Amino acid sequence: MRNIVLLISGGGSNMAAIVAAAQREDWPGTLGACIAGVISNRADAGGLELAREAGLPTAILDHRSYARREDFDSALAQQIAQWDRGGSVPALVLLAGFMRIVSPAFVALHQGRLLNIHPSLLPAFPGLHTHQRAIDAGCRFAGATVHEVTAELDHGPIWGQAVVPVLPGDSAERLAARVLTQEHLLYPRVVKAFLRQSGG
Ligand code: NHR
Ligand code: GAR
Repeated sequence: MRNIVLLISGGGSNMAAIVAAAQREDWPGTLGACIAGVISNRADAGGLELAREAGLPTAILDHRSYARREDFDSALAQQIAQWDRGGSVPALVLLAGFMRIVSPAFVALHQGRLLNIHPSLLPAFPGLHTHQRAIDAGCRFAGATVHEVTAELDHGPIWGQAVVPVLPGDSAERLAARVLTQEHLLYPRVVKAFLRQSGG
């Protein structure tokens, strides 16, 4: 059985979409993969309640409690390893609305099994505030990207993308909602493809 660990910072709707897909499609039975737990760097993350309602283990690691980014990342890695005991292959780690840049050491430790969903059509608009930037640039299309996480921000190999139109008069909020709907379809689909390709 391959363990999946999700990292969140906020509402956790992408995490919830993956958890729901895993249950609906019986990922343990069909893909040999199960959700091992959800880690948040914020105690007030709404996604923690969603995870608890789904019966998943949760952990809160507040990045502000660690003097250095590397110390926080080490605590993240320890929690992942704790949940990954007995895994047939090393856990797949999914950033899902996770708002802390992880260190090169953390990336190296999880190299090739660390994905993120970014709310833009990378390589356009890495970083933050992607929807307003797309609107300000006059883009006719926007979307989301699932990519492997590397030490370079929002840069790794792309595993999937979803496209939505930018409509006249769009606000960042309206565009974000339109993109988010597609994220909830894209991320589970890409995770399944990743699990199949990496042997489950
Ligand atoms: N870490 C690495 N090494 N590489 C990536 O590609 C990463 C990553 C961690 C998170 C998500 C990314 C996004 O999809 C992500 C990709 C946070 C920031 C950021 O500036 C930027 C991009 C993303 C997530 N974070 C600030 C920081 O100092 C803090 C921002 C905050 O706490 O609100 O980490 O958007
Ligand atoms: C999503 O649009 C996701 O792409 C973005 O946060 C939104 C909320 O996600 N992620 C990032 O900006 C990561 N840096 P959530 O509802 O899954 O928490």
